[in-house]
Parts: sequence; C-alpha cells; structure tokens
Amino acid sequence: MSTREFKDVRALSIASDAQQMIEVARAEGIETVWDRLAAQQPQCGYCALGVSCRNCAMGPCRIDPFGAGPQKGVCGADADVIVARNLGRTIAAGSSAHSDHGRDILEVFAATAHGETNGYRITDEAKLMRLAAELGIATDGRTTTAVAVELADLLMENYGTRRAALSFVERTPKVRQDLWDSLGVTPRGIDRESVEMLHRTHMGVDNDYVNILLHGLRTSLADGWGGSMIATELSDILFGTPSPVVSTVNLGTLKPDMVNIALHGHNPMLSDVIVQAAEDPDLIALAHELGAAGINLVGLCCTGNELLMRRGVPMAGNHLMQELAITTGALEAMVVDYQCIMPSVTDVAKCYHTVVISTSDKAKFPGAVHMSFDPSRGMEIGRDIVRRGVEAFANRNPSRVRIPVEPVQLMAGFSVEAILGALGGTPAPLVEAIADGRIRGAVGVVGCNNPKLTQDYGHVTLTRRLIENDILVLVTGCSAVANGKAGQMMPAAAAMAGPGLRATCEALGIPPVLHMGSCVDNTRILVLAAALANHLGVDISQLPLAGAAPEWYSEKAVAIGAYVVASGITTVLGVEPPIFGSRNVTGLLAGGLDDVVGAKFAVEADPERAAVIIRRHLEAKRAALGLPAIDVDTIVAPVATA
Ligand code: BF8
Ligand code: SF4
Repeated sequence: MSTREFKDVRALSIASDAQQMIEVARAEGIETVWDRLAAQQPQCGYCALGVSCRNCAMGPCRIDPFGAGPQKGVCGADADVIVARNLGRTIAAGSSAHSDHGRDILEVFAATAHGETNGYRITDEAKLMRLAAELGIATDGRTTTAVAVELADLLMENYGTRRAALSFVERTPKVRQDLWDSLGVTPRGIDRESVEMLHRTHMGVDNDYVNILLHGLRTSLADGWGGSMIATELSDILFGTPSPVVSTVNLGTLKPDMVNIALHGHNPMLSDVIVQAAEDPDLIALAHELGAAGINLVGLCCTGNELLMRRGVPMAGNHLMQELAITTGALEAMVVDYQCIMPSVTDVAKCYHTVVISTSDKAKFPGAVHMSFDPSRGMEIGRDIVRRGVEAFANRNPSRVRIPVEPVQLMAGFSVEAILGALGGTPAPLVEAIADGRIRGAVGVVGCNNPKLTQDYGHVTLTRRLIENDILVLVTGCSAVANGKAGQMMPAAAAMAGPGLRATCEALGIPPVLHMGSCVDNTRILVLAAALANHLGVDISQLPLAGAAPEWYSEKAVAIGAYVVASGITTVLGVEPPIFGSRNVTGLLAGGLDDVVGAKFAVEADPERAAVIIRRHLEAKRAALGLPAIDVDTIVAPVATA
C-alpha cells in the first residue's frame, strides 16, 4: 500500500472495537474500506448529483449542473428524466434484492410444506394459521401441511402478474389503499413492478419524471408490502417468531479460546441450520481435539440480526465491521450468503487463516470456498460448513489474536407479536401513552453504515436525542447494531430516556430502543404503524411517526425509504441521495410529495439537526390530531460546543 496520511481513527468510527482494529489493519498494511474510499477521491460529481446516464450506447451522457455545458443527453433526456430514471433503477435494484431473498425463503417454505427439505420445519404453526386465515385460506380442520401448501401457492402468485394488488396491501388503512389506487401506485406483482421499472427507464419509454417517480413508489411498495414482508412472515413461520432475548454485541463476542465462525449476509435459511449443526457433538468433539474450548457462532449484518432475534446468537458487528472481524486473527470462518458482503473480505482473509465460505449460487466470491446450499440436504451441508470452520482452527496463529473489547449486552427480539404481547395483546396502551403525551411518537431509525460518515455516530446520536425527548425508537439492520454497541438497548437504558418514555419502559421492562430485526423486517415497523392507524381509524400519515436512515449506503435502503414515505411516514436521510442535479425531482421528493402521499423526504447529515426536524414533525402531527403538542419553534438543536 502507498504511504498516505491516515485520518484519526476517531473520525472514522465512534466504536472502540473499530478504532482499535483499524489501527491494527494500518500497522499490518491491510487495506480496508476507509482506505479505498480515500483512494476514490474525488468521486464523480455528475454521478453524485444523479445527472450521468449510461442507459444506452449513444451515451454515456451527462448534464452540466452549472448550465454552461450540455443540458440534454444525446437522446434528448434532460436532468429531470435522467435523475428520475437513475433513482427508479436504484429502487428496482433494492426492491429486487429484498424480494429475491423473500422468494428464496418462500421456496424453502414451499419445499418444507411438501416434505422435501432436511433441517426445516414449521416452527410457528399458530402464525401459519393466523396468516393463512388473514389471507382468506380455510384453516378449520385442515392439516398444517395442507394450509402451508396453499399459502405458499398464494404467495408465489404475489410475485407474478395474476393479481390486481398484493395480498398484504389489505393490511393498510382503507383510506391509504384508496389513495394508492387513485395515484395508480397500488403494487400488483412483486417481480412485475421491478421489471416494469427497467422497461420504463429504457431509452425512449417513460419520459415524464413525475410518472417515473410514481412508479418508483409502486416498485418500492412491492418490496415493503410484498417481497420483504413475505421474507419476514415466512421466516417467522419457519424459524420462529422473535420474542425478547438478551445477547451480546461487538467484536468482543469473538472468543480467544474457541472456534469462531461468523455468519454474514441476509438470509436465515442456511444460517439457521448452521446454528443447529454447530450443536453436533461430533463437531464439538473435533473442536476439542484441535485444542479449542468449543464452537462460537457470531453474526454480522442482517444474517446476524436474524439469528440474534430468534436464537440470541451474539452479534459481532455491523456493515463496516466485516473486514475488521477478520483482522482480529480469531475468526476461523466467515460464512456468507448474499448482500452487503464486500468483495474485499476474501482479500483480508488471505492475510489470516480465515476461510471465507460462500453458500449461494447467486453470490460467488473468487478466493472463497463455495459450498452450494441445497435445502434438501440442509443439515448435512450445515455440518460440512461448520466442520470446515473447525478444521481451520488448526491453522490459527495465536500470536496474531487481538480481541479489542469486552462485549456489551443488548436486548433484541421485538417482533410486532412480542410488542403487542408486552402491551397485553392490544396497541391500546401504546396509543394511550402517545395520546396523553408520555410518549411523543415513534421513529424507525434504520439502515446501514457508510464510510463517508463517522461509523455509528449518526445512529447513536439521533437515537439518544429522540429517546431523551420521550420518543420511542424502533431499530433494524445495522442501526440496531450501532445502538446495541452504545448500550442503548438494555432495559437499563430507560434511564437515558425522558420521564414519560422512561416510566413506560420501566413499567414494561423494555428498553427505549426496540430491536425489530433485519432490514427485511422493516416491514414489522409497517405492520405496527398500520395496526396503530387502524386502531385509531386514521391514516398512517396522520400518526406522529417518522423514519430515519442516518448512515445509509445501499440500494435496498433507497427502496425502504421510498416505501416508508409512500406508506405515509416522513423520512430523514443522513447521506445525500444522487438527486440534487434535478431541482424538480428534489422539489417533489422533499416537498410536493407531502401533498400526494402525506409524507416526504428530508436530507440532514447532522444527527442533532435531524433530531430537531423529526421532533418538529412529530409535534406537528400531534397538533393536527388534537393531541397535546409542544410549540415547534421552541425545539432547537443544542449549541455545538466543539
Ligand atoms: O440489509 S442495514 S448495510 S446489512 S443494507 Fe446492509 Fe444496510 Fe446493513 Fe442488512 Ni440493510
Ligand atoms: Fe444518453 Fe439518453 Fe442514452 Fe442516457 S439514454 S446514455 S441520456 S442517449
């Protein structure tokens, strides 16, 4: 690596484990995501504004944002069309990623229903029956298998062109369904909307930026109320619906005397079997033979969240920790499925004894061992993977093992079922607490890490400001991991909350920051929002709710933001999306959309100011509902001391 001025690690991450391991990587000459970001500077200004297009071979084209150069691409597309098309394709990619994950779960569910899998069963039969009944499938006197087969068929139809609306659209308030119908954005088929977006954004199809953006909302809704929701619901049925569980988080979850295997990616269908396989006495005996005290599984990213939520598996870290987990020298294997897995992990692994094991035929990694996943031999493959990890322990160099911190405790497992259970089976107590002002509202703080921002600072700071102002925070994905590392997710963290939220949390024994799962589990937040709206007989957009993605990076996050807004929940982004090259697109998304769907986007990189935007928004919603509200002009950011 070339000699370069390194930034102070405190500017890169607020997490001590990350700071220490970045120093180790630097000392050992191991390149990380932060080094590559620095090497990419300056990044392309046209792309950052969204005004470059390479959709056809007459291009690539770009629009001069200062007005001096070209204002149209070769085909005649202007900045509005180019920005809208790029955003539309981003939403389609994100929606496709979630929805294809949902399809993989659905296929395993269908195969399990037909008795064709090994290592799987219907774990939550009651949820299966509940869901089937909700979707109009007869359940009385029928076997689990018969109901599961019919449910699988019905949900498969949701992917294609055989429906006028996706099944789960019915979960939204009628007034929202009517609104979507009137706008022509009711999602019809999960695959269909993404394919149609690719069609519309081909040269010379949809040349109206408003029309493209509306279809962008429809494409995202096919994710939120479709593919992602199917992933969540069926994962619960197959692997169990989460309930509160205490576990640990950060790189301290790696154990110096044990075989450490990290499960990284997004889909629980293989990793859940691996958790079972790791209990195999023969494999544990093999670990002992090689001198290890046992087998320690940890999670990374959303596969980690899935396992944490359902099985209490410790969480090693969020997105920016994947390379650093290897630099501990204590990781025998990193088992990856798909999404958010940096291609660089195999490069870092080459500097250690770590084996990277890829498992999905749609996600191969040069330098990894590929062990193709097949649900008909699930348990056997799970055992083979764990054995591979155990065998790698023999190659460990103990002098290179550096585990930087002690783990921190966190509570996870807040499915909607668990939250309603804690409330006594109905949203009424939560509604009452919101109505009388003990809780001012609820905010979903979700999404990724992005090396452009100090890791975890946005998540942790925004969350702190919200809870201290009596706002309940719901977290998923990499945000949840950040909050967990910062100690915001144990019941004792109620002491950090304002008096109303604190009293409510203490009465229920819950933290003020509720871990609702992986990124596909953002649909749990949608379901909860719809349940609150239906309970009150109002639209989702009338509720004192907001979304935030302080450190987002991925196309999936764009799809999530779009479906949250299209569902009526205003969302604040901490990283600029590439739309600012079009004043019209920006104006619509950050302004006019409020009149269309009752919610809009805001962009604010400073979490202190984002907290102010959100608090003002919640109080305005409270006032409109006739609830006691704080004068928004009195809500201001703390004066910076640095
Ligand atoms: O789906 S939050 S970095 S790991 S995209 Fe990825 Fe973002 Fe993390 Fe999970 Ni979600
Ligand atoms: Fe250029 Fe139009 Fe082709 Fe895009 S679609 S590359 S703007 S000619």
